[in-house]
Amino acid sequence: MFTHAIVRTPCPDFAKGLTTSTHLGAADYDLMLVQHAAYVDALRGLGLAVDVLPAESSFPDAHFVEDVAVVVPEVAVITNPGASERNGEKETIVSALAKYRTLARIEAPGTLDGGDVLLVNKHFFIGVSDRTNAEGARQLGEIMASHGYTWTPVPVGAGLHFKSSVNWVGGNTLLVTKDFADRKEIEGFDLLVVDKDEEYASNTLLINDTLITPTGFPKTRKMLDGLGRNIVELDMSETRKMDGGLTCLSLRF
Ligand code: CIR
Repeated sequence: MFTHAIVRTPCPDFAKGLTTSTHLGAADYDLMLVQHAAYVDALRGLGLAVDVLPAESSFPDAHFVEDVAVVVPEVAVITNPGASERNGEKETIVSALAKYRTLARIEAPGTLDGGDVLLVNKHFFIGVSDRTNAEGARQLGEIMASHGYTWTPVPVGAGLHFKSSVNWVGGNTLLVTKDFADRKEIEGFDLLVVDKDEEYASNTLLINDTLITPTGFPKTRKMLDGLGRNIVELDMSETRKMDGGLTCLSLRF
């Protein structure tokens, strides 16, 4: 059960963050703040205590707090983010997490973004991507193995992070894009495969028994309805313009 979350208020320059989604238009700060507040409300509505960290004006992507740490009951691992523009963000989360957990770190030459890390029960899938290298994956895997977790590296050939394409929606079910549907690493799971024109919705967030999914993806919503869980929809338009999704905006623990 998650009882806590950490988020960070987006900074006024958030639209200067890294993005490949320029075709979606310029991101709007006022609307981003409204959508971010709705995200925080949704987490609190599900009973989580949410720490809202102040905006970090030197790092326009710093509200994507998921990328700078991986948190389990036993430890919080501060990552070594793979994009040079974002690497300094790792120091901005240390004091917020030190209140709750013993800290460990991913060290260079290892790089790792939390967006590449998917935990399903006690097993970690660790995407090896443009941001996370094999050494970063190995370091995280070994830290987690020392706490009784297992792990598998997964090459991320498509999308920014592994969780841009694959997410756990409870039980034995993963929500995946077509690119990942026949990956041997996820054999044995029941797969819900999102339509090509709804790939963004594969980044759906499981909080205890509730799924938070982005608004505007009716075919994915219908598949999720079949799982019989509580579902909350949130408008993620401004986060999406900056290549982010629902999981990126928080650390849950
Ligand atoms: C970046 O490119 O790093 C940010 N603009 C988006 C990060 C999204 N984070 C995530 O998927 N975990």
